[in-house]
Amino acid sequence: MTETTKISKTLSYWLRHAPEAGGLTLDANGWTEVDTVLAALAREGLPADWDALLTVVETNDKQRFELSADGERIRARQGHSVSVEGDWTAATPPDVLWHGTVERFLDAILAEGLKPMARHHVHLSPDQETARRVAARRGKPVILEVAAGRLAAQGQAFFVTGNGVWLTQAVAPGALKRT
Ligand code: HQG
Repeated sequence: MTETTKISKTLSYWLRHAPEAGGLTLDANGWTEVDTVLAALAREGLPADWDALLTVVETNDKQRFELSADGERIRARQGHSVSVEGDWTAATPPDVLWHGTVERFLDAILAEGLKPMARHHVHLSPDQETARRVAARRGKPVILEVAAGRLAAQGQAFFVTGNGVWLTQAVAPGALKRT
């Protein structure tokens, strides 16, 4: 594993799930000071300077992290299990979004709908290719079509993150169709 990948995985863990493990505190929107993060990485045996951190942020395959405009703070864009308010943008989704999962979850999903599980939201993809990639982390992809436009028209809130992931609280079984 490269140093950049190690730093990225460590940051994912701290900034989404366990800030206390790095001695960090996150504000209500998930931000924390870059200087504190660099000191924590050094303690972890992963010394990095500001440029190395910028490389991690910019080269991350899924744009998981974000630096503030002044470069002084960093946060994860989404995927938190710790409580952050997040300032994802509420938006009207396209008629159809996609969710990639695997066969072993399908019975439960078709019975009770999509649930956020360990995260704060259900994550939905704007296209089938992305959904397939998400699912392939767990096995042979099964792609579900989500009637997002209809749910939104019924008043359900949707949010879009800076890297194009759609978030919503849950998806009822009636809004899912196996492709
Ligand atoms: C499934 C990664 C049983 C759901 C990815 C999924 C994505 C249910 C798993 C992002 C269920 C949760 C999100 C139910 C949902 N019963 N299983 N009722 N409802 N599930 O990782 O969507 O690398 O929390 O199908 O690339 O797989 O973290 O969600 O298989 O963008 O940046 O429960 O995480 O990005 O798994 O992935 P996850 P996900 P990062």
